Amino acid sequence: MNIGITSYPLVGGSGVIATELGLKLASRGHQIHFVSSEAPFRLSGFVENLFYHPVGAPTYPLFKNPPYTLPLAVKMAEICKAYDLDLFHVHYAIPHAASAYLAKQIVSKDRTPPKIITTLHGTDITLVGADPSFRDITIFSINESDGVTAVSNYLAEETYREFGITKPIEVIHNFFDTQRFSPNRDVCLKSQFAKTGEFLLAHISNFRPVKRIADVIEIFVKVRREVPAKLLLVGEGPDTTLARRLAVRKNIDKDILFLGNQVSVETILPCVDLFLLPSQEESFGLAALEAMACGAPVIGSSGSGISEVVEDGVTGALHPVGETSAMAKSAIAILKNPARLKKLSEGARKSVESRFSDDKIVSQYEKYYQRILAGE
Ligand code: GMT
Repeated sequence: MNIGITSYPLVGGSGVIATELGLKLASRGHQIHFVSSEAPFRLSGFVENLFYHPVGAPTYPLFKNPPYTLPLAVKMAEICKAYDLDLFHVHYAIPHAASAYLAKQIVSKDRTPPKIITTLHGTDITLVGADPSFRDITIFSINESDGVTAVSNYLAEETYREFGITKPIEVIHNFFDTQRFSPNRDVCLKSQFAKTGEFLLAHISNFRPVKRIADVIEIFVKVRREVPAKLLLVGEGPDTTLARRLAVRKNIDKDILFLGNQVSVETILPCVDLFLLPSQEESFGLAALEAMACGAPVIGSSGSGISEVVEDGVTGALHPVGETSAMAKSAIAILKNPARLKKLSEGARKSVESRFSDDKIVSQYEKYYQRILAGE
């Protein structure tokens, strides 16, 4: 198949999944054309069957902010025609699904247009899409897509509930590269982060309020009182400063390492003993999946998509949002019991390998593409 892919190129789960999917599809012989403002951050070097087409957003004194949605639509249409694309797969509805709709209209003047598939990732529905400025165009472009997927049952249900969408939404969970993400501790050096005898905890996110960074710090403070440990904070965002201030205020800053954005988290995660993800909500929680793939059990919040990824008691422990004492209690109990930690760590890898392997999920996308192309 000839496939176009658009996503945000920045660090973030939707961009990661779009890039990994493109790479895997290219390795299966499909022709993949990425169309985005910058090359996706996990893409580097020449890859057979894979091409990147940059989108410019020209400035003009009249524009306060250069429009991106329109040049994106024009570039999508150009690439569809130049490479005879069968379908265009856009990740994150806003504004990509609307640009794809426009591109389809442009192409259809000359030839059969490509099918449009939109994958919903979470905040495009639960936070941004629900904003009145985006709501109607989000509903319109989801309904106009030929196929719609969501990364969890939770997100599909939220989309039906919030937007009253009648179009069937196919749930295709996120996945990880089973070779690259592994519990093999040889790829990292724990002594870079923690002293002998100390546990290593970690949190990875974009540090937005939905991630509840204050809860991450609070859990760690409680854990640190009971067991020797260090906390790695990976990522950057609006609440990074809050995290630094809290760490100082709680007098725990010497035990927290801020690593900023990291491209290759698979070289850090195998050293991690426990991963923290106490978010307000997650449509899926890709960071938790990648942590478990590297053998780190997860302490997180129940009630959203994390519950489809983390199996409570088998690959970690889940508690209602904000219950930091219960989360810390679970973390301490696990860390103080080496046999339990080992069992959860092995359980984590086993569970995600059987449910979210790249091979399995990429095949689901391929089959879905075929169904959409066949007009089913
Ligand atoms: O968390 C964000 O705001 C970023 C967003 C993204 O575009 O990466 O994350 C969403 O998509 C990820 C990939 O499907 C999911 O793993 C995250 O759970 C989801 N974030 C939220 O639902 C808050």
